[in-house]
Amino acid sequence: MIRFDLLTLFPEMFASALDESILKRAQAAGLIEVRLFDFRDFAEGRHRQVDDVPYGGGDGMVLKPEPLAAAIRAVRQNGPEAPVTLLTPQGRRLDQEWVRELAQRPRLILVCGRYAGVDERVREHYVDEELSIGDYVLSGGEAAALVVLDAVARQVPGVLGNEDSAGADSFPRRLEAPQYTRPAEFEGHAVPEVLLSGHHEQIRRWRLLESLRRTQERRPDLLERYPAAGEEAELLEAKAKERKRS
Ligand code: 6GU
Repeated sequence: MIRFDLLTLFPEMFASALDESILKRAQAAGLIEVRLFDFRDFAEGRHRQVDDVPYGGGDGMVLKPEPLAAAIRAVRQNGPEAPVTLLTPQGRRLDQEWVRELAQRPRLILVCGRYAGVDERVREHYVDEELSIGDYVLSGGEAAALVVLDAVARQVPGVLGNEDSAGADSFPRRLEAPQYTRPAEFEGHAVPEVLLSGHHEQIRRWRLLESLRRTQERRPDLLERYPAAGEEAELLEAKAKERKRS
């Protein structure tokens, strides 16, 4: 069981995502628990102001320190000790290895920043780590928090059921071979014959080769990092010879 505490200005952005499919089932089965906190609830004054203009000028609004700090303190106090993770494009880039590490924790506290940022003093004194989901800009951490939630929940034993236990492994070193389902002919395009043949060994080899091809073409970095060996290397050699002959 992992508990996710999400701090956001827009808790409603999570409602439909949490109420569908895998995340819904995982919560219903008690495998994950998600709590949402609106840090506007921790803001003082009639206007419950949560952001303000940046000192020194500049575009956008900066999240004020007091409501954010009060929200983090309150959430932290209520439950087991856990690091506070700020979602920001300035953070360390998330990858599958980090996802697996996060999935070992009993609790994740995810703070959704807004694009122009949070007051630096909160980052310094209330945040333990910073996470980015990739090199592009989002308007806020909410979409990123959903990515973290989905990726981490998939690693929790029982969440995937018997669907795809491979999801609990590391990021695949090879891209998948193409997949087809019925009909056998679609708008004049046929499914590769070998897949209809019932020859399991041929199908396995075809998939292996297609997967290698695809990886070579789209993600040569994966092949460099994890070079072809054994059967993969043999298949590639056999194909190279075939090309020479023809
Ligand atoms: Cl975590 N937040 C924002 N605002 N933009 C991002 C991001 C996070 N990760 C990538 N881009």
